[in-house]
Amino acid sequence: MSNAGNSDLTTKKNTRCDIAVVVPAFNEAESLPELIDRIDAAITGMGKTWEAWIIDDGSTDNTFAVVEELATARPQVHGLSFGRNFGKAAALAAGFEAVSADLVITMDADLQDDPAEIPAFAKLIDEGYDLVSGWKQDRKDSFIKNKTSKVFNWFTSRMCGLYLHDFNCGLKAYRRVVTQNVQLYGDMHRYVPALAHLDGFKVTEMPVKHFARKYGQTKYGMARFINGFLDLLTVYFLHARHTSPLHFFGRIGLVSFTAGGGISGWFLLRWALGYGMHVRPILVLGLILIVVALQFISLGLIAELIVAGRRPEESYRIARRV
Ligand SMILES: Nc1nc2c(ncn2[C@@H]2O[C@H](COP(=O)(O)OP(=O)(O)O)[C@@H](O)[C@H]2O)c(=O)[nH]1
Ligand SMILES: [Mg+2]
Repeated sequence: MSNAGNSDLTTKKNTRCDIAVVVPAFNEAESLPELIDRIDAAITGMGKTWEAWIIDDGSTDNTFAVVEELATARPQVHGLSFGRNFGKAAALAAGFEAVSADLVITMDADLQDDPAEIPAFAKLIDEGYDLVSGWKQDRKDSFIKNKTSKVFNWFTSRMCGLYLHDFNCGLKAYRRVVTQNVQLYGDMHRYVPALAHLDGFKVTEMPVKHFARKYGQTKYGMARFINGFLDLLTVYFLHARHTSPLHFFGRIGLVSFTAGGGISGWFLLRWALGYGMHVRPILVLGLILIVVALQFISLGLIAELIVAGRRPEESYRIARRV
């Protein structure tokens, strides 16, 4: 992830420490002091050093003033602030760009996740996983959110071949190689485990405790369902990223072309045998299928052009080095 234009904000790195915690915060002023206390207690208790990066995403309350106070009081705390709201994925991306530790934890600012779980996450990363995603087994959110999220998780699992109960838990642990490689924008934070899995990283999940919101309110309304669904399509098509897009679109095109060609050919044959040609619905269907086939094949070819213009190092991900 290169972000040269912003690097002056993020090059002021801590001396390398063990664990980095990235906290996206949008109007979460009340929760932050308690959150930082609990992160400190959890990681210091492991005998490890830490840094926290709080990303204020254009909050309209005094979130950043609180971050400044926390950063003054503790050398481990760092803050970044966007001039306007760019979304949770952008906030996480900014945090990922800034961290120096090899183990990266992401955590919501709203105290719905428990920092005391960090040691268990760290243990799974030590055991060789690249990404460990929290699973809110007993979720303390609204009925509608819980149900729709079940449907999402089911679809996402099937579409990307990674079977998790809960893709969108704020609490996750990553080896830094994952946070350096995953491309986050829009609302794609929901699908980080899916993206990492498609990039060949080892992903697992771990049950976590979940708490009702103590302060403030949820930032996501109905738009999350629509955006979430559209992003799932993107994730699905990103499958093609490390392979050939023409293989994907071309297959659909060939099936359509075979069906359309078959139908049209049959009518042509009848015409040649002197049966006459009448416009019939099935004939129209045959022609439409041929046009659709050409559309899909052209789409595949255009996608090939885009992929071909990419730098070679974008076509693979290295998970480990010795
Ligand atoms: N950076 C950023 N963080 C956000 C935004 N919306 C929510 N968050 C943060 O993401 C976390 C989860 O948000 P929340 O509203 O609690 O979502 P919920 O738990 O799914 O209802 C919290 O730490 C929020 O402060 C946003 O637009 N930008
Ligand atoms: Mg929340």
